[in-house]
Amino acid sequence: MTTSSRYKNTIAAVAVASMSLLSTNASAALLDAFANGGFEGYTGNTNSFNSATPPGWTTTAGTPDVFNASTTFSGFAWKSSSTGGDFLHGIGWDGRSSPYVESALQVGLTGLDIGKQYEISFEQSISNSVFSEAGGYWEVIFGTESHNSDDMLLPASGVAVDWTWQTMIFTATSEIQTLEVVAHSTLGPRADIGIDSFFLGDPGTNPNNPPSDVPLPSTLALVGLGLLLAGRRRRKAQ
Ligand SMILES: [Ca+2]
Ligand SMILES: [Ca+2]
Repeated sequence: MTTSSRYKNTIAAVAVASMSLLSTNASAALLDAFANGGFEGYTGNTNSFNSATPPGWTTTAGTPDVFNASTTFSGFAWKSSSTGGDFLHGIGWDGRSSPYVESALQVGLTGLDIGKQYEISFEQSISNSVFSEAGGYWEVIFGTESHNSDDMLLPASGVAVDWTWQTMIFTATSEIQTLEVVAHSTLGPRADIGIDSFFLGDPGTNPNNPPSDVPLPSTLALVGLGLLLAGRRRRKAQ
């Protein structure tokens, strides 16, 4: 066997091993089904009430905004989520004379298996601007099913709250389902809350939550090790 064909065979073996490792987590492909679950790509002013949703999202009630950790106008204080960048801000004001919520959706999550359980997880936070009055929570609607996140308490003025993971299990009733997020206040007065880092996949397979259980980097490490060995073997042969 020539050096170059041995090298090619090693590369091929590494590729096959990588493919089989990846296919054991086939539903990871569904990550792509969430268009922009990280709320990135908005190019306007994130230090204002911009009444904008990022690419892939559509406003369904009120005027949700695109914010980030640098959004500090009107007394807002936010931290970065674990996946960073922009996030969606919504006002929940359920007790207003005419109840007011802010919501957004994305459509066309395809390739779902009817009757199969899926994890939807995300991070949430809350801020206390000069307008904020109460704690709040997110309602997450996926297909025909809806779950509420944990209540978040109104922090002290100027305090940026850590983002916390929320994990929900939904059963698909259709191959194509819509995801919608709705901001609510816990008590009635206004709440200003944030949401970021959406994941859809098999229960327990979100690589970002918990951080200690990360299948993807170990797969990448194996691929990297294989390529390193292949390169070393090739150099030795030369
Ligand atoms: Ca983000
Ligand atoms: Ca707004």
